[in-house]
Amino acid sequence: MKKIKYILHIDMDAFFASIEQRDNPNYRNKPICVGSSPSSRGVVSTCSYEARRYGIHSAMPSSIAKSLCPEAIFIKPRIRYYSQISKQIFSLLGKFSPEVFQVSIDEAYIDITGMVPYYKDYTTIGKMIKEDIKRKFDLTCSIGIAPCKMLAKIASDLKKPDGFVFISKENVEEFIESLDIKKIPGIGKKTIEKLNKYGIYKMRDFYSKDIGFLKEKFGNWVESLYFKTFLKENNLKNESKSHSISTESTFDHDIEINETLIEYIRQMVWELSLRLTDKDLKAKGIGVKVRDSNFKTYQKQKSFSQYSINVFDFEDEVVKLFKKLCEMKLKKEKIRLIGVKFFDIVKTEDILFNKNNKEEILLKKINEINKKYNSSIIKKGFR
Ligand code: TTP
Ligand code: MG
Repeated sequence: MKKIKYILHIDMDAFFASIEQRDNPNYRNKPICVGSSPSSRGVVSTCSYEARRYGIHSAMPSSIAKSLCPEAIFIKPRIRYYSQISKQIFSLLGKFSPEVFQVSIDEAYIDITGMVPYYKDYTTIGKMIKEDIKRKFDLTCSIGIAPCKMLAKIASDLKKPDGFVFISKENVEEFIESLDIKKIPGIGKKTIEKLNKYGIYKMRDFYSKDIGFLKEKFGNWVESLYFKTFLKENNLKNESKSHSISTESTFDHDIEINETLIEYIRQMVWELSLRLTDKDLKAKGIGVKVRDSNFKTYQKQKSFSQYSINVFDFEDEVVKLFKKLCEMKLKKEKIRLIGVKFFDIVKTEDILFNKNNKEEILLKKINEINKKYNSSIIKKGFR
């Protein structure tokens, strides 16, 4: 029989906003939004819990956030600074287990299965991590511990902010049965509505139905939930891989399709390529996203036959995709948002017969120089 694992999921509370409140006493206990200015057309990256009481949330247009809470303070993000703090926090976690897998700027899974001999019990490990982070960074986090990844993630979210939830193997069944179906990651709003239509609100309602009925109404994906295969999905490493990276920009005014925009897209590809090289990753797919002045969004993507980091090929291909999208979909519309994505990403070390091409060497050098001077002193020039 497979040994039961214990997985800890940690997620920082209102991460960017909490750092700003920590650093500036004038922001404490106040509704603050980190993100674009309300006079722009950008969005809120995150907001303090005080701002959440007004209904503000991540990805909401800043202008709407302002109308919900006119006294909210808007702060420009300091991403580089938040990333440095993130690095320091996650390196501290290494003290508690050798298996720490960061999955985003403020979130990680830690396999704590074998760590009990060094601490009193699993709860003690969770509490010590929270105390350490509070003492060293003056920030709060929420932690969930459970015998599988999915439940650990759900648990860390249940009592946010400053939450701590431990689900022991003895309590797993009861926990799952009483779980609200809305808490299951990956189930969208429409599906929730449909589940509700059939009287399914809690997981126990879901399990009371016949699997044949559920598959017919919702599709084959229900099987893993029904047979609880998620309880065995504890391979942290697989999930820690980023499968795609992307960047996007909303313009202050809708803009025409012209050569300056094309250069801007090339710049975006360049920046993504630098991020990829910095993490020693390669991609096999590229994509572009465009939103027009009528808020219609179009996407196009392409896969290559080999993993690569050839920034010049990527640039040309992304521009080709963009031009095709414009021809096929946009006609004479102006552009409101543009996004570029790399997907199907792997670690360079995982690629058999990997060859370093000269573009990769060039990007690595640029990254080294930019890091040395702690800025982007080398940027892409215009053609
Ligand atoms: P989250 O952990 O999703 O949010 P949070 O830490 O702000 O709040 P919570 O207490 O609910 O965990 O994201 C971490 C950071 O990532 C967040 O502080 C800002 C950034 N972020 C964005 O920039 N845009 C987004 O749409 C989201 C969701 C997050
Ligand atoms: Mg968070």
